[in-house]
Amino acid sequence: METRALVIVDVQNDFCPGGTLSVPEADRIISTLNEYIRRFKAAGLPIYATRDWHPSVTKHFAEHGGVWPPHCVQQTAGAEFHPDLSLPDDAIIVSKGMDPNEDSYSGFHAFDDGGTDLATSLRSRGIQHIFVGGLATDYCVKWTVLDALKADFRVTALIDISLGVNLQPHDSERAIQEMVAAGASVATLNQMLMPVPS
Ligand code: VGL
Ligand code: ZN
Repeated sequence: METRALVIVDVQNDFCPGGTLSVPEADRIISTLNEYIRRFKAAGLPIYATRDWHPSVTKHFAEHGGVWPPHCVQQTAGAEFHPDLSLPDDAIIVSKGMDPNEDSYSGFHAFDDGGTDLATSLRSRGIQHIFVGGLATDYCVKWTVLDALKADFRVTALIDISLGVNLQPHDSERAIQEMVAAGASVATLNQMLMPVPS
């Protein structure tokens, strides 16, 4: 059984230029992201996409005690995936951030349409190694990677398709250091052989 999957984190309109919590230049990772999608698809490997999927009232938002402007509110255009992202029809979408009392940065707090959480879904497919990239390096990518390692998955962080919010300068660099210290590998597209090395 194939044991690897691509996990794309939160490539949604609100995190891209023009969105309410936009990561600078986020739209510039999309062509590379689409190339990863093509390669995983060609190798017959599953593609997961997480999405931030908040209720309009949540303590995650500044107006209710959190730190962020409203973003990725369920059923709004800002919560849709970026229109240039070429997700295949069989991509598995997992949603997180629905609990108004939790930030839920990690993809491991996300559930598919049937209510199955990400770890259970990955394990049910025999996946042991995930390749993670997206938005934002210093929040959802980082927490997804750290939780994956805690749950005993092997993890490769795809640093050429990840960009950060950088509330403090260098937050993204620090996030990459934390991921590596916790056991993640890092890679970029030109270092990937397909089929992806296990
Ligand atoms: C994220 C801040 C707030 C992310 C989500 O996807 O990294 N960041 N909500
Ligand atoms: Zn959020």
